[in-house]
Amino acid sequence: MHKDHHPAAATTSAPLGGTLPATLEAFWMPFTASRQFKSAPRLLARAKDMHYWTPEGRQVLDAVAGLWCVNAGHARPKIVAAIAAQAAEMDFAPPFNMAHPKAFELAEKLVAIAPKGLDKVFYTNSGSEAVDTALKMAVAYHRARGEGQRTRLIGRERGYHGVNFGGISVGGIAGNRKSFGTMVAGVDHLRHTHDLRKNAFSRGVPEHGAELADDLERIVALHDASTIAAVIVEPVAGSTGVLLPPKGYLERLRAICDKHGILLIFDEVITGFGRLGSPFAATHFDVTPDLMTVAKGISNGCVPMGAVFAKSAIHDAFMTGPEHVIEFPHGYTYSAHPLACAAALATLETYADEGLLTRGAKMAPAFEHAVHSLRELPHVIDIRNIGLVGAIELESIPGSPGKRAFDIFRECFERGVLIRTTGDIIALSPPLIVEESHIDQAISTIADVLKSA
Ligand code: PXG
Repeated sequence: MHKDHHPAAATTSAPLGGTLPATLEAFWMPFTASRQFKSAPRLLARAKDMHYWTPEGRQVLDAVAGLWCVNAGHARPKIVAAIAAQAAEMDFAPPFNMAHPKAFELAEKLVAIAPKGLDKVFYTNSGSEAVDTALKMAVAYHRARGEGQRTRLIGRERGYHGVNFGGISVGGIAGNRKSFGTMVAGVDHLRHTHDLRKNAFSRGVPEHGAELADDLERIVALHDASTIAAVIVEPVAGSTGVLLPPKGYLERLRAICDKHGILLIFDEVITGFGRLGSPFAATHFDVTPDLMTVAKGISNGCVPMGAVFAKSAIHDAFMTGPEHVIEFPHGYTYSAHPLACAAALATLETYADEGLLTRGAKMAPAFEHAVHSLRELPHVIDIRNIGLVGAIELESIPGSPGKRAFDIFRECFERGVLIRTTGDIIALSPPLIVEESHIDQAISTIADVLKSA
């Protein structure tokens, strides 16, 4: 299977994907050291299956699925055709008090693969919007049931929930928060679960740290459960360097939320759609949240899309007032955008055709073996993995955090492999069509760069 994704097939064609821009001035770039970038730009012009090509025609192996999103690989025929056909058939339909058939069809298909009990889908256009939507849902849900004093939101240190005000408020990354004032009021944070002293070089979920979930009891004791609306966590934290939940941690968090009537939100923007070798982290860990945010892999990254899955009981709590009144005053011009729905339907079909939502489980042993082979290399202080996610944590250069990994990122790109770094952690999350030969190429390139660094 997946013969067509073999690198040998991909190298046979390397057409140019466009001309170089005349100037780089006007584009204010997201999350980029832009002056540094513009002094030595890295451009991508074309993509197919496991690879990108630069404008000069140089092939680059995509070891991060774009940005954790192109789970089925690039330019997959069904998805390309669906987007093109939809653009010609109907480009846009207003989403408020109107709808189009694919929005309903997609929601049914999403619910069919979702963790049991998450039966309602609300569309957004990104993970950040999905997060802020879920937080608003949680607060409004309690109000609708007559518990309007439950407004507090609990996030976690080192959590990443996008960049909107709700998301950075519950998020736990100082660099993303410090510039933006007081953010949303009434937020508190659990401790993070990353403990290299006890868990370094764990394969899969670490043994130690389930008791860190009890930190929620500390927060409940401080604020009283009656003031808390929801807890939001990434089941596996992605952006801050692939932090896995200690064995038993998520179960414990679920139990404490249940005990106190607090909603549990899983942010599955990265873990959703097969990344861990199961359709969702909730299915993988067999812990079901009350609300679940997704984006990225929902549409294979081809058209922006996000969504919030909700339990019926949450949805139904809104459906009590007069029937002519809007129950949830929230939504976006592009909620359920026809192109996004068409892309997502074709994406789900591609996932199903090729068994991609569980393929990660089959590839995980080889991936684990390969990633952990870097253990003895210079500066490596931890390696961790789950499904088709891996992280290599490096010792920072004193006084220059992040520099070691970023230099490795740049050198890997020069040598034809796209990786992702955060701080001094290298993250790998290849498209789920990855073959062992791609894994070998990515790992041997990283090994060579580490040795020469
Ligand atoms: N939640 C989680 C868990 C995410 O990982 C978002 C929300 C926000 O999604 P949008 O679509 O608004 O970007 C994300 C996004 C990285 C990286 O390198 C990860 C993300 C975005 C950019 C970089 O780890 N995840």
